[in-house]
Amino acid sequence: MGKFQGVDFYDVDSLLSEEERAVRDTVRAWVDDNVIPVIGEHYLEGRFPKQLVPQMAELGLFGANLPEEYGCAGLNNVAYGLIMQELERGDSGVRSFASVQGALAMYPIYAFGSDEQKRRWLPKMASGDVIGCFGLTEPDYGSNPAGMITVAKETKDAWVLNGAKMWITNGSTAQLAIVWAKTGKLDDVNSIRGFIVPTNTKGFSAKDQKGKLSLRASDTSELVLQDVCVPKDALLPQSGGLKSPLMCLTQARYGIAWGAVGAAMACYDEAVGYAKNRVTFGHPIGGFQLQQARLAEMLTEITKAQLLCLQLGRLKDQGKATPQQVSLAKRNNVSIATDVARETRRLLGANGILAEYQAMRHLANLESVYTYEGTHDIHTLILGQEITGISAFN
Ligand code: TGC
Ligand code: FAD
Repeated sequence: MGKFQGVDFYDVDSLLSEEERAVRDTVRAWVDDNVIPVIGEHYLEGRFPKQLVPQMAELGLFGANLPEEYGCAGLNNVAYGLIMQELERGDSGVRSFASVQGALAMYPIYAFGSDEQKRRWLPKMASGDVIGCFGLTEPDYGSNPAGMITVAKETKDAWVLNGAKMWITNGSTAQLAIVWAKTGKLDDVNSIRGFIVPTNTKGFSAKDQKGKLSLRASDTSELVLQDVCVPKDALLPQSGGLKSPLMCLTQARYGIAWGAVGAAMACYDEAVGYAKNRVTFGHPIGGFQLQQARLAEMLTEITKAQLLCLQLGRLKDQGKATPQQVSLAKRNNVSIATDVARETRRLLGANGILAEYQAMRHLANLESVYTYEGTHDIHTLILGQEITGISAFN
């Protein structure tokens, strides 16, 4: 497969700074050289390509928008988004790994942690020496995390955690889990706090979710916490209420909005190449109106999604992006990327079902992305509430 040339119909490149372009180009080349050649095989074998982690750390991809004083790259949010775009152009599982490490494990320590916690953990997480996971979802509480039944009880000199978390990315590979638990009564949502739990703590176990037909090159696990005893300073002191984990989700959803564009660009690029070369009835299929319509639709939606991301990133850099604006971008971009992947798969005919091509893998992955970090439906209802002022949830 040739080097990826980019998809940029509206010269969005000209709206990027030199540094943003340089970051994008570096990660683009790294993905072409290191992810694309191996990802199909890892996907089939159901293995995350963990050999890539040290290189990702070396490139500064973990928590890249967090400050340099903690060993992070200190990039702006547009450069961070472009990293997510390029990683997911490779595979949603690779982007997921970086999203969870940066936005869901490092960010809560950065936003809610003490100075001591930040200095202790963030540099090691930026360097990939400590991998984190984020335990919010439970077997019976996915879309509605307010209902969680994991509890943390305070004793004289410790916190004792009991409960189970489900569908946790990196759960079985992480050395550290950010666990969200209620410290008061089960109906007291305001008592939700975050804890830093080393995964080698007695009573903590992680079991891989088997049988996945999506995100196969990513580890997804169930966490069980049985009388897990952690010191008092495992509590993230500034966390409080459901708002804290939801703030982390806003960071991760932002990255997903960009990432989905990457997956869509990979599929579109594959579709164009195939349409020009595949001949049926004596003509390249790219010359048939039906296939041209497919390609025109894909390019239109990708271009709109790129502009959406860029403006969202600029707003985020100005401190003006709202969670609802992030919801709109996550909802739209994952949806259009899924459509682009599906249409590419179809345009490729029988070849479209092979792991040798990218479309079917991206399509299957995007079904998870559609569901996690707030399902498409949940983001519809978040926007519905923003528009009408009436919550569909309570
Ligand atoms: P609600 O009353 O609306 O909110 C409680 C408080 O939080 C505030 N808030 C947010 N703040 C920051 N960012 C957001 N996105 C926020 N959403 C809400 C809100 O203003 C309020 O603040 P305050 O000051 O009034 O207390 O809460 P609710 O219980 O009605 O729930 C609303 C709902 C349904 C939208 C929320 O529960 C939700 O987003 N559910 C979806 C759950 C979800 O997305 N889970 C994701 C788990 S992690 C994951 O999937 C990782 S995959 C990673 C990978 O591999 O890449
Ligand atoms: P449910 O909440 O049971 O929803 C089922 C269906 O009902 C959906 O279609 C949903 O849209 C719909 N629905 C729910 N409520 C409403 C409503 N009020 N109105 C209309 N429709 C509604 N979680 C973590 O905490 N950490 C992770 O690292 C993590 N990684 C994940 C990795 C993968 C591969 C996957 C698939 C999931 C991961 N998740 C993670 C969990 C993910 O966030 C949840 O799956 C998601 O929030 C949805 O929850 P659920 O699966 O329980 O679906």
